[in-house]
Amino acid sequence: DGPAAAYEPSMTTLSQLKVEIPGMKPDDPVMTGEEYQEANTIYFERCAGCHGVLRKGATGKPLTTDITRENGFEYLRDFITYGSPAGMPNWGTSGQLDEKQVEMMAKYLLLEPSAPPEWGMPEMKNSWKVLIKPEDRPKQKENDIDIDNLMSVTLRDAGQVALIDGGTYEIKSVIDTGYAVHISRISASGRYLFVIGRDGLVNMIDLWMKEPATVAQIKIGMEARSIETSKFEGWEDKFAIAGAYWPPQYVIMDGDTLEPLKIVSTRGNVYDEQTYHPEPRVASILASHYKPEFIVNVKETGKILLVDYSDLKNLKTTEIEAERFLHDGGLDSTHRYFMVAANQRGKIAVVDTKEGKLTALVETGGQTPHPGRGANFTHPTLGPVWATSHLGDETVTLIGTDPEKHPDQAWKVVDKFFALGGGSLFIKTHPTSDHLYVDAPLNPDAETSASVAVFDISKMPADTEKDPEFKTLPIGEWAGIADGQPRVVQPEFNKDGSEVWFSVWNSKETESAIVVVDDKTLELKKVIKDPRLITPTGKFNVLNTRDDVY
Ligand code: DHE
Repeated sequence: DGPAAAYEPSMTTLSQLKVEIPGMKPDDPVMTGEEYQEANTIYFERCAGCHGVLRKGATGKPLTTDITRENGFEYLRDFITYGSPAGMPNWGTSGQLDEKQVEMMAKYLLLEPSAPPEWGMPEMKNSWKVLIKPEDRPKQKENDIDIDNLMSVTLRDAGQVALIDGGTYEIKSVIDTGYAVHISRISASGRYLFVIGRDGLVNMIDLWMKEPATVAQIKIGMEARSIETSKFEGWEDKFAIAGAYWPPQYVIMDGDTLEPLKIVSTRGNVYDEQTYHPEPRVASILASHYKPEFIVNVKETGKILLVDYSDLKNLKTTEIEAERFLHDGGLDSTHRYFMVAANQRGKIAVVDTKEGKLTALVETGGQTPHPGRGANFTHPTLGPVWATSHLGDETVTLIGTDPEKHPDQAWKVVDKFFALGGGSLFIKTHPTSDHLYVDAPLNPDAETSASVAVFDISKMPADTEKDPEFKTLPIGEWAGIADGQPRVVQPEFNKDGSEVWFSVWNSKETESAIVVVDDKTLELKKVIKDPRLITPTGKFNVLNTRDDVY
């Protein structure tokens, strides 16, 4: 009793902590150094995106040794071989890993994860290159490309992006980048294109050059997915920001040179449990149109950060408690509200970027919402809505986005209907289009994963009990590819919304293509094929990406 007892819980100092000796445990499986290295490489290439570097879990289940050891070697081997309907790929039966590799991975998961190195200012500065200084760049546009109609296309396994003219379908340049570029974003002026590889390498490409090329480069981490540029009036082209999966952090850079200015770690406490998480990864980042702020989504802690870039020395951040496992999202049609999927929680968090507050958390009623940037349209009876499809099932969910004229429906699920099937990643429309496109690239059925569902928006029934009908476009078949099992992924409109482009994504060794569909007639307009089009995935139209038109 007494004061000493009150302090009892905190009496244990670090020196008194009971610890286990790090390193091998008596029943550890035996692996050679070479095998461990190979397994480590496979883990980072194929598994870490979903399960995390420290294996704490997010889109995939946690794989920490307390769990893997409980499950045991055989369970792990079989799970990796056959996968699960909940989204774990069948690495063994699909032939992507052979039997020996599967067994090696099962053993690897029974051992403690290796801790990858940090990546701070010295490493960033070391990797930073200004290839063409701002003063040596063109003073005006030196090519005749209609930049607004350019498509930046990720050539995933080639570690490149292709810039394709939206008018002539001609490949204007193919630019070396980091591995598996995840997204492209455009500076507010439309001049600079920023891309980020999975390996954290950022390329800044000047679209004014005779042949657009990289003018600056930096590696911002070991694993990354997101990049964005400042868009608020008065701050156009001033800053770029990139988010890393490892180390968990974001960095604000000079918008002309990519010089790293400020690195902020996202390690910290989970929003609800308030327990420490060592690996809260930076998922999507969007620039606010209402304030000089970046909207930074921190996956594992479930926090949405509104980072005020107007004073980097006295950085102000609004930290919004949202929901765990934040992933991808976009703005509503007014650009005031930001909608982001907390995918493993089946929810969409809505943030009012004007007020800097959480507006709502909406349960979508489907499994694992995956909107990309989502799709905005005006439903004939429900008014303005934002839509998402789902990775885990065939549901398309519409959420009301008009608190002024449709207050009863705002931030609620106003309709739910079915598209082609589960395994959808992206959904898209355009203000001039009357169609809503929904892909299903991860559907296990080959025909489904090579097709796209199209809904006629004007014919969506007033009675929400009735499901709207859709047309199935056999995009993969239209591409006329004989080999492999191409997946059709990510619809993207051209600048005026008259065409929709789809990637027909095949393996590295086989032919891929881009298929262009006429949005009015829903007929095939063009198949773009070229030996350089290796594994095309994301496509980003300059105008639509720059102005957040989707
Ligand atoms: Fe993506 C968007 C992360 C798998 C193609 N992807 C995003 C975003 C994140 C993310 C955080 C939002 C970025 C933003 O808006 O700032 N993606 C991840 C993963 O962690 C995941 C699940 C596993 C991984 O290991 O990477 C993953 N993504 C994929 C793919 O397998 C895809 C199909 C091909 C690839 O390159 O790996 C893929 N992701 C894309 C694309 C977008 C994207 C094309 C942008 C869509 C858009 O229209 O904005």
